[in-house]
Amino acid sequence: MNLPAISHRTSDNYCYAVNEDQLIINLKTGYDVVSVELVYADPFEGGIMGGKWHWQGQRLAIPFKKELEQHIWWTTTITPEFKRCKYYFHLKFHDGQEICYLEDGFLAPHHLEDQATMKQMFTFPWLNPIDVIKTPSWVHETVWYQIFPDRFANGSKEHKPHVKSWQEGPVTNEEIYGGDLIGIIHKLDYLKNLGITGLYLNPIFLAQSTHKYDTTDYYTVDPMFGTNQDLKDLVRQAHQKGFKVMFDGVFNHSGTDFFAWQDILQHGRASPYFDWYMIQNFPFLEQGHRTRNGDYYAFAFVDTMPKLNTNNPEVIAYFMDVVTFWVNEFDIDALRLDVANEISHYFNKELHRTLKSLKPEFYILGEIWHDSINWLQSHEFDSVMNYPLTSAISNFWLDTTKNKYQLGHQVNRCYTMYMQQTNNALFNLLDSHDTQRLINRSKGNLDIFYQQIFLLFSMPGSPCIYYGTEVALGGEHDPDCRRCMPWQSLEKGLYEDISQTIQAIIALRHMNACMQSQHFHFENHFYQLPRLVELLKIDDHGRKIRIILNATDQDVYIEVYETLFCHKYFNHTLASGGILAYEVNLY
Ligand code: ARE
Repeated sequence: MNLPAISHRTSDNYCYAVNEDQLIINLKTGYDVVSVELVYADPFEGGIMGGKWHWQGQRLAIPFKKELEQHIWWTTTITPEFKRCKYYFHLKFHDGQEICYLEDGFLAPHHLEDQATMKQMFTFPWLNPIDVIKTPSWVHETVWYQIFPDRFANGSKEHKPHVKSWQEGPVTNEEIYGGDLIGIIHKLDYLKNLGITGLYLNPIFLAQSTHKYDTTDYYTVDPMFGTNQDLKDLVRQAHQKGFKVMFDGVFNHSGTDFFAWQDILQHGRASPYFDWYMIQNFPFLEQGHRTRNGDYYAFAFVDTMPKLNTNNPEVIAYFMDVVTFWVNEFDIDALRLDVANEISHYFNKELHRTLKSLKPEFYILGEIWHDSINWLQSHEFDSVMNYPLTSAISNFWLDTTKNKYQLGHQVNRCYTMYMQQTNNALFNLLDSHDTQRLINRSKGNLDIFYQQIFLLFSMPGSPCIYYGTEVALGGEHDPDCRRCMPWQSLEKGLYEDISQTIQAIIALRHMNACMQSQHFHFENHFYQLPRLVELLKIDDHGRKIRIILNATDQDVYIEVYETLFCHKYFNHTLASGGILAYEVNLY
């Protein structure tokens, strides 16, 4: 019996309220466990009577499990009669042995009666509705599009100083290409036609750099991108077309032109803002890397991004005013928090309280690249950027020695890390302004490229297309992953096949029934699915979208035609006799 592999605690993703009546209880074991029963009762029923243990609990076999790399994840849902319960697990092993797993240890089943009195059951004391994690219901239906403003579309005809001419080659962070908010407005119909329903804008407020992650003024749109009125117009028109809009909040650090930092440079320790930052030595060393020599903390070791002190109530109050302004002035629906895992939890909880009081269905997304359970308990973030899923999907297709089970384990890991409500609101992506472009990672292989996007779009959560990825725009790591959108080539039809394929995948996602896969099977890196005959659905505009999955043993093809378009890519693959690289996952 591999007892060390067994783990549970009455908290986090192991035991939580999924709604106001039900608890989800999960258990992790080794692969030597063949069955698990959950034995539970009310904490105030049963117990010691006449010196004997009288248990009046219920026994529930746990049928659902997900396979992880070294463990099995057993999951079940119960509805405690009185909002509370105590419980233990009864495990059976392949070798026929059995054990009971209680909060403070293991007991052989036959010792329960005489020894349970010395042991503690796992106990969920009370289900308070206000503590139940509630994520915005609209997120799950959203397909996001991330825009790096300087490189997406230049919509103003005025001459812009220092702006390089729009080009489709490699770029750096030092160049300005003139993308702006009016340009985004002009492309809303393009995005609507693609099937996008959410816009995530990288920073747009006044800052020194092109990327704007070194903010100077949180209240003024950077003139490079336009005016505050342009931003109001953009959000209003986006809303009219059915888009949600998410800003990028850079509150972990500011730029060095930010008023508070400038005041410190002028007044030193006498500045009322001295404690708005994390400064160790003042005056600063004249030369060299101040952040490395310990003068002050910054983002990474970037001197031009001094780290704000998010423990300071004045700093917290300042940014609560900023986000209140953003919601009231621009009517945004969501916020992506930059370097979210370095900001104080206290700040985040104030942020949650402020934003949800302004818009109860506001979406708070933390940029955290790792296990984020500590930020996803109720009253902090609704979700995080699901980079672990990015890695799980990409690593599978990059490493052809990996088999289908290993991919399943990694994807299952992503969906057992958090609570179910969080899973439905995860921000799923394959590339971003911080990563190599997907087509580059796929080494130019469109089949590999599409399969990864297909898989992403079949996952719980909300998928995001990074601008240009709908036409397989290339680019190496930051800053080269921020190339100009190739509108000229698009207008020549160069990317029509690719764009239509992505559009079809998005259309399938919006049909919901197709793409909410919970189970999938892989064969040699191909994504094979149960067969389906035909799905016919009338879309929002009364148009008919007809999906025929003519599943044979070898292949499946998808025709999304009539009102959308005929799906040349899939037919082509079929016509060439190859096994289609992916199929649609359906219930
Ligand atoms: C610039 C250059 C880079 C260079 C960097 C180092 O472009 O090539 O490596 O300087 O000095 C912004 C700009 C970047 C700029 C950076 C610094 O967009 O172009 O980089 O400022 O001037 C970690 C953080 C995560 C952070 C990434 C970049 O956890 O929060 O690093 N991402 C956000 C934004 C960035 C932004 C900043 C933070 C700063 O999304 O765009 O950069 O505001 C592993 C680690 C993660 C790490 C991740 C990526 O997973 O565990 O912690 O994320 O890799 O590196």
